[in-house]
Amino acid sequence: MRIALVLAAALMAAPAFAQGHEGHGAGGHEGHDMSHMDDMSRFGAPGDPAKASRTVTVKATEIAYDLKSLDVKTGETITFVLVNDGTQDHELGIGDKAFFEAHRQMMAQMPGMTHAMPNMVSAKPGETASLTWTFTKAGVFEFACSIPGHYQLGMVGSISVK
Ligand SMILES: [Cu+2]
Repeated sequence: MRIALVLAAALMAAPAFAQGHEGHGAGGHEGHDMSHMDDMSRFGAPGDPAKASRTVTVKATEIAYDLKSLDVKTGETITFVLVNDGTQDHELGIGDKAFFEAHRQMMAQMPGMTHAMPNMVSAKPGETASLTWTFTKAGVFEFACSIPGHYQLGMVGSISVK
């Protein structure tokens, strides 16, 4: 995490990074500060699998998830099971637009970089991986794949927490 933050900070200083335009519409975020990478409390917290109220299975193929949206109650803990039915690696992360934008920028600069983040799992073809998350705050969030290009090709869904 420490290394990731340093990398994110370095990338944010690079001219190429400043050309991103996607984040300036929704959410009123000004620029790209690295709190996007760090402050996950905006969209929840790692959850205890023993307290999960349900399991949501998400199948990944090239290049899509079989789930487009999910409704969640505030405070609910969900275990996500990523099933990789595809032929490429895929990921499942929980976040918001700002988080995924910042993460995409980092991944685009650092292809193949391994990252252990508490809100994200990856699965190789034929494998599964699980992630338990507690949705502590109401709002509209996203689940997405952070393999470069996959988000843009539609590997993203919405999570509505009420
Ligand atoms: Cu993917």
